[in-house]
Amino acid sequence: MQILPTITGPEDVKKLSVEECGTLGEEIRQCIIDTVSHRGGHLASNLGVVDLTIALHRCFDSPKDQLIFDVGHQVYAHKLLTGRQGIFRTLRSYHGMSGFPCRAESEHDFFDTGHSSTAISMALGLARARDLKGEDHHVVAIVGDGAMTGGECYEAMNDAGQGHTRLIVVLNDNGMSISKNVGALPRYFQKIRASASWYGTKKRVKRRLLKIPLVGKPLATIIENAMNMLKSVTTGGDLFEALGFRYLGPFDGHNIEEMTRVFEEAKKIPDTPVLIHLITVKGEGYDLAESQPEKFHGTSPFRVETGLKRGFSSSKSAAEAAGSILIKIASEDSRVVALTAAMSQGTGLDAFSKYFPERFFDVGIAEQHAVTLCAGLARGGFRPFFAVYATFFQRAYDQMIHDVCLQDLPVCVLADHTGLVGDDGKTHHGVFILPMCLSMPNLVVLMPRDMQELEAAIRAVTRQEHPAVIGYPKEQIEPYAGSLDGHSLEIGHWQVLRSGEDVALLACSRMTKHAMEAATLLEEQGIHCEVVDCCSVKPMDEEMLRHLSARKLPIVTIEEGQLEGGMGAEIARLLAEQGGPAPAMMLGIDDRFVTHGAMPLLLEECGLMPGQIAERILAWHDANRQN
Ligand SMILES: Cc1ncc(C[n+]2csc(CCOP(=O)(O)OP(=O)(O)O)c2C)c(N)n1
Repeated sequence: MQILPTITGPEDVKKLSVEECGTLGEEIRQCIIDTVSHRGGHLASNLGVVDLTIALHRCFDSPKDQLIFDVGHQVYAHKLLTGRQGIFRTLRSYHGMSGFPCRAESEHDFFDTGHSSTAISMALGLARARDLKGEDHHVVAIVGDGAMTGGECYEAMNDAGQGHTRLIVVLNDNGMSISKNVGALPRYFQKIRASASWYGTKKRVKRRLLKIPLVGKPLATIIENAMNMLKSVTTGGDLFEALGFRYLGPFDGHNIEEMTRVFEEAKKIPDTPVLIHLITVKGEGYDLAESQPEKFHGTSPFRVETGLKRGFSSSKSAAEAAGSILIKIASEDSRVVALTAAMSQGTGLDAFSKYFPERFFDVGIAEQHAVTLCAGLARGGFRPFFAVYATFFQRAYDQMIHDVCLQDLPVCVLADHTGLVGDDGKTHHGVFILPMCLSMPNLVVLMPRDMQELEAAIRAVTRQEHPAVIGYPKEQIEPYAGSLDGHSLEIGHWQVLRSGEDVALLACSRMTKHAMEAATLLEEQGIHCEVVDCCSVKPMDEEMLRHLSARKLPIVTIEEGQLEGGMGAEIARLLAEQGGPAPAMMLGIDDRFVTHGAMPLLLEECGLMPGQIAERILAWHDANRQN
């Protein structure tokens, strides 16, 4: 009989023997592999923490005890053990189960997360709240070694270590971020991991001693204690001890019995933060994910037997295109260097790193540092390009203002995954990029309509001396609106893609294509649209705005981002300044977080599909004609 279907909540896990927990682990892995192979999602990270999650639910009393998973991409086992088996098959689908912790889904999820390195801060806050209220439950943060390259972890540990707050941090160390973990800290973890062979020796000694009648057990305890003392002196953890944490480890993160013992021990340690170091294997239990953890970190649907993608995906990533363009530009200009924050594959820089290893920097999950590092490189005479998902770039808001724009340095941020991103949902949509950037002085902001314009944008940025952000969506958009006829894109100038005399559609990025398609639909209704590609969102083409006002063309702005502080809002401000009428309509995302699901469904929910844009304009046009 299968065990997993009998698990209705963590209390059922507690009833299982260690052997049964092992079987449960295998069933959970199978269920995860099965589901992700159909729905896509984070595979290797989830397989790696199955045993660890079972051990956590065995020892802690969730939701009274609070489990906080860093990033949150590794919570599939947690979801399966906390009453969500029924919806697991809907993973990442529209109105289905989220791929990340989600408060609306379960009382076992404490925060909706998706960004890295926040769990220790969140857990410390919960622990302090508990102490202020005189409660006594446990708070546990589960943090990966990749996440540990993010500075916020150290801000939180520095703070936690100054007091006597009871808090447990579980370090899930698999040696991997998305790709191989980078920097000095992973080397430090590696040194501790190497000492785990010593730990194996301890286990073997203990097993032998236990076989000796009468004296064996007390002797084993004495020797174990002595070795533990020795271990804390010799096998590392000193960094965490220096930060005020009690360090326990390293332990085998796939040995449920051992983890149970360690967690139970940790629960008894009073008035101090504790860090438990577990060693896990990313992709554990599925050979292909174990041997290619980077490929299976996040995956689209695939065939379990071969690991090959299911079906043919027509949507090539824009990141690949951006990476190739950067290689071309770097081979023409020796000042060009490229940076990533632990996402060289995701942002298309893998090939660049091979062509120009000495001009490529992976800084770990440290977007803030990356931006300020760019400032230093630019001040030193280089042209840094930092390729980063728009959502993670949010981290570096102040660094962008203070270290880059205030200094007016030629740093370029390639904001990949601008706009809605689909299945990953609200933590990952890159919809705040314009509200974030439009108020920064000196900054050039470009939102190219397709891959051809992306290349033109990157080239335009290298020809000038100011900071720049270039945003482009996750999927490549093939060139569709004619070529630039050899003319370079001009910063501060917009391009009319289609002429018309009834209404002007002003759009950027993917929405320019939707505006073109809406214009074709409206043409059939006798409404002639002018379509303007507003790639240069900052500076705007004020001359063209004046011209449109003079022609008394009603203006409709279309953007795939938050309306507050976005392109439409800025156009409205400029029109007001020029004494012209406000835009007739501003289309975009209203004041809320958008859910997860397939892209067309999300765009439809936001009213941004071409047919919907056309309908809204038609309705407005009809209403105005009647007035
Ligand atoms: C601020 C931020 N930058 C980048 C990412 C993208 N990202 C998601 S998971 C991950 C690697 C995390 O590694 P680790 O914490 O070791 O977890 P593992 O997947 O190895 O279990 C990265 C870089 C993110 N979620 N948040």
